[in-house]
Order: sequence, then structure tokens, then C-alpha cells
Amino acid sequence: MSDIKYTYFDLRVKGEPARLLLAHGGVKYTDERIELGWNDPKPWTELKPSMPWGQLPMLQWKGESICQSMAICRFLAREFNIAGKTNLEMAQVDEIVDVIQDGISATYKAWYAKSKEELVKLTEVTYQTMLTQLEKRLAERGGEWMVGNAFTWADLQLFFFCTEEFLEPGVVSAYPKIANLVGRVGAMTNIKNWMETRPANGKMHPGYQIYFQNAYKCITDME
Ligand SMILES: N[C@@H](CCC(=O)N[C@@H](CS)C(=O)NCC(=O)O)C(=O)O
Repeated sequence: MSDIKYTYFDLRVKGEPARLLLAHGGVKYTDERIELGWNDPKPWTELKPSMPWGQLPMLQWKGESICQSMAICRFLAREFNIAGKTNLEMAQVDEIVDVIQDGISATYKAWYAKSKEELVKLTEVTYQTMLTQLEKRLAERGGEWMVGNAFTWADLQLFFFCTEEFLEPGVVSAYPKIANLVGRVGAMTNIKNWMETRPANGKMHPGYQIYFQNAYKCITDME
């Protein structure tokens, strides 16, 4: 029985990057998936009061618990030596991760607004600006990895953003260096294996679908 347990909903949103890190690290852990509230509210209603911040994800690591998705990721990245080699590199990794988090937060905002105008702004302005800037930063840093000429979790976070329900695959191909990086991360043995074998998302409730499908599809559905 593993002394590592990761608890999150049966979803690939805020909690999925840590699952990618755990996959990359190749550690054995219990992947505890809490049923989505709209399918059955009971499991989360019972668990929520015992969570320090009333939210998931939570990582239990050898007798200690850590919450907050990005704190968990930074911890795992340091454990697996992909946080950056120096203090400066760690800051450069954080810089990229924060840019991606801004893009993810903008996505949530547009989902909640449920307005076509916001979704169009997200896809045509926010994503395009962010990907253009990331492509430029990647070129400045040698074109292969986002930081320090070596794989770090900044690359993994970029992989997450480009392969989950944020962008259409065709969008990434317009940014050749990012597309190449995403392809190389996806071909890493542990990541490839995780992507091919991970559990499917839990059953989605139609009323909540907008929150978990990419904005391009949301726009098409609104037309
Ligand atoms: N800042 C927190 C936010 C976590 C969060 O929003 N978790 C959501 C799921 S993605 C949650 O637990 N929702 C259930 C609730 O708030 O009752 C983090 O990054 O971990």
C-alpha cells in the first residue's frame, strides 16, 4: 500500500497537473477520485468539512498533507528535480506557470460569464496573445525547453494547457515551437503512458458542460 495519496474530483481541471507530475515521477500512489457533486453530492459533502480549505485537491505524502494545486505541483516538481536547477531557474519556471495560470483563470471567467462575446475575446485575444508571448519566450530560451535548456514542470504545465479542454489542437500547430515541445513532452514514456491509461473524466452534467469544454466548441454550440 502506497504512503502517497492524491485526492481530487473525477475531473481534469485544477487537479490534473499534479497527476501529470506524479506520473512523470513514476511514484506509486492512490489516485482517489471523488464523485462529481451533480452525479452524487454525498461523497464531497461528507469530505469537505475535513479539508483545510474546504476544497480539493489534497496530496497526502508520507504522513503529511498538502493542499492548493500549485503548492502541490511545486512540491512534487522539487521532489522529482524538475523545478529548475537554481533559484533563478525556479523563478523562470514560476513565470511560465503563472502565465499559463492566468490563461486558465481567464478561461474560468469566460465559462462563468456564459457569454459568446467573452468566449470570442478569450479565443481570439487572450489565448492568441499568450501563445504568441510563450512562443517568443521559448525561442529566446533556445527553442527546446521553456527554462534552462532542460525539461521542467513549466513544460509539463504548458503540455497540460495545450492538451486539455482549453485549446483546439489546430490552434497549437500555429505556434511551431510550442507544438514541438508539446509533442516531445507527450512522447516521454511516463507521460505517454499516463495519457493513454488514465481514467476518463467523470460523467458530465449537461448544465455544467460549458465549464469543461473548450471555448471554441462553446462558441459553435451558441451559434
Ligand atoms: N486555489 C485552490 C482552488 C481549488 C478549487 O477551486 N477546487 C475546486 C475544484 S477544481 C473545489 O474544491 N470545489 C468544490 C468546493 O469548493 O466545494 C487550488 O488551486 O487548489
